[in-house]
Amino acid sequence: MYKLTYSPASPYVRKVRLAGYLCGLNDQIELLNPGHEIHIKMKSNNPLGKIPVLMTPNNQYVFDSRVIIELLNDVSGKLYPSDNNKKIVLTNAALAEGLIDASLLYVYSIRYAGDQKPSEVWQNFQLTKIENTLDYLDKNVLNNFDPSNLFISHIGLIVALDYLNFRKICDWKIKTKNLDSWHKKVSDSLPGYQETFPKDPS
Ligand SMILES: N[C@@H](CCC(=O)N[C@@H](CS)C(=O)NCC(=O)O)C(=O)O
Repeated sequence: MYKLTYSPASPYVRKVRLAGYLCGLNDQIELLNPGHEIHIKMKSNNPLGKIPVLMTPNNQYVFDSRVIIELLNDVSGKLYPSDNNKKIVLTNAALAEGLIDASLLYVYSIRYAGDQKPSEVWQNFQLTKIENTLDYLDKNVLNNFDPSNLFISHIGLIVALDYLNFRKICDWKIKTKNLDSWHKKVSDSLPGYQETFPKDPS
């Protein structure tokens, strides 16, 4: 069995879980809640103190989410295409990752502001990245995405879009009609979509 540090709200954990579903390894990944002794031990193996961390059946610790996903692809060969389209898929996955990063930085600007008001300059800096990327995806990239041929780029973008809604960062559906219909098609065909939908820890 693989073991994975779990949080129901983490977009990076969700990416790994959806990758597990897509490559048929989900049943072999045990989720460990934040209070679990082994979760704490696994997390402490990442000096950055971030999740996800995966423990392999050989007791190797692997982070971050991109490396874990590469490992799952090594095992299954199902998360990236092996032909020339791999670069396109990786570039789209990098864009999705940037959306997730900017969203989390926005959320953390509030969560870690302490007694201070969050910096509007910083928040607008992140919102501009988010809006520019959504606009770019709506105009340029989505035609290349085939929902019947799912890869890590689809997972990344689905996770990013749902996280933007979950944290009420921006209402992207109003402005990006192509993206909205892409989201509907892909989320309908992505295994594990409902099971991994983000929620606050109980
Ligand atoms: N690049 C990392 C980012 C992971 C990350 O930032 N995870 C968040 C949870 S969603 C975290 O652990 N935050 C705690 C912290 O930054 O200390 C990855 O892809 O795994």
